Amino acid sequence: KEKAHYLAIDIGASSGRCILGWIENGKIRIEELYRFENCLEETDGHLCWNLARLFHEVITGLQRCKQLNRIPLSIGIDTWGVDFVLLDQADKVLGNTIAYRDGRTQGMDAEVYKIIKEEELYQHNGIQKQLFNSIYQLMAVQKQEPDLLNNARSFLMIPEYLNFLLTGEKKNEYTNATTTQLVNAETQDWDDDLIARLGLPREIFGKLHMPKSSVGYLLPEIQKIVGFDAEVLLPATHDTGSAVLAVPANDDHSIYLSSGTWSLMGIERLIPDCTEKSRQHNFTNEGGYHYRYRYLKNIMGLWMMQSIRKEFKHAYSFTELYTLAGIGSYFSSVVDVNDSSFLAPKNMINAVQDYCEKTGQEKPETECELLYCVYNSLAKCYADTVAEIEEVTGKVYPRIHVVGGGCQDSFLNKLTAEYTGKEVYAGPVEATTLGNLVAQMLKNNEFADLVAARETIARSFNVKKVQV
Ligand code: ADP
Ligand code: LRH
Repeated sequence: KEKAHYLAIDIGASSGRCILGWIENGKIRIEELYRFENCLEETDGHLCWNLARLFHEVITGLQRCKQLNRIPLSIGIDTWGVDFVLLDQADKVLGNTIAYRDGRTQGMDAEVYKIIKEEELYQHNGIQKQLFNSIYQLMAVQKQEPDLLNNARSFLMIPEYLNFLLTGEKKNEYTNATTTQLVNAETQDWDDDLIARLGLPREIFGKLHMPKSSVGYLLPEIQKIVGFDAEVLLPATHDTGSAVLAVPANDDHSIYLSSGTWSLMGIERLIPDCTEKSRQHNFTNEGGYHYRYRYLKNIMGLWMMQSIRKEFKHAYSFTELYTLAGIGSYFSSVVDVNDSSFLAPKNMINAVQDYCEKTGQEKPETECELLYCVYNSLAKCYADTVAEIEEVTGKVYPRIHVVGGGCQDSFLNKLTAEYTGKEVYAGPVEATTLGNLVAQMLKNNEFADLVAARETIARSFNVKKVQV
């Protein structure tokens, strides 16, 4: 029998990739076919995503499959969470696709809490408060561009919209839907009560489908452009959902850290924790594969490094950055990486300096001081988060598994091991893609279950213990 190939299209806030996966001699093999940049663009005074370009990149990735004669059995798309489009009656996108870092949600938390108190909201969905969650973005649309909501007939999150362009089918997916803060943690479905109280049109939110569901087949016009047909499946379309699915551990004693633009640190649970204690610690209960919950914290993450590297005009390699940071290790000012001033500053270097000044600390002046300050602050935040996880759960976790692009950062890995005192394991780098592929492989019965899939991932990829 010919080996089945599967295509994962994983688009993060900083880059996207099309990666083919298959099983060979009991291991998962992957081959990167195409990689592209992603970034925010300013349009009409707002930070936006360029969806037309992203869709073009998806098509280019599919065309690569044909050029290399590697036709996938199925295709899955995942992206970052919380962002969405509204479609009108003719399925046209209403307005610009404003990105989560845009400032339009300022004050929208207060508007939501006028209707439903913050504590009660958490009891409904157990989702960590982030001013950019779709609930606050929808409130911004309602207040700032009410016509868009009045004309909306469908609400699609970014992967769902790309799926729609490929197949003509509009399907909402559960894991990403939980990032809206509009899904009830217990029923695992849209929270009708919440939606009604917020005055949102219930009919724009479609039935929620679980990972492994079929979206449909490529439209005839798409088949013509890419040169083949394939089924589009739903992975965990929220990238973090896919990444956590691919953590190479089946035990209950590990904390994961999905490290990319964001650092998502937490554990997997079978029962959500929507208690007041959990809310006060600002943990989230995102919906995962097979009805599991990702109990985690969003930490500002490598976004700060990405921004600083850009401001350094990409003058240094990663190795040079580590060396510079090491030279700065005498510098002791620490910033709260989760402070809102780091979400979308005009200049990240100034934002870090201002924060230090504002808090009465020494201001980083050199590249070395600046880099060490950010690394040090991130690793401290990881250590605090580990302590909080252990406090909230009453358990001790001896290990941390770092996955995603950021697990290649050996300087940060070392600091993480030092500050947390835990064993730290790094890899796989392409966890999100693997999670996406594994959902498709599970659909095609390549593994008995998730446990077998995770075992295969651990066997197939290099997972390195970080030496302190
Ligand atoms: P996202 O999916 O959010 O776009 P990724 O998982 O692709 O993010 O991770 C991107 C980040 O990984 C980069 O911002 C960078 O900090 C880190 N990274 C990528 N390559 C390397 C490398 N060779 N060494 C250290 N860090 C790296
Ligand atoms: C990571 C991520 C994270 C969300 C953020 C918007 O890419 O999906 O889980 O909170 O982006």
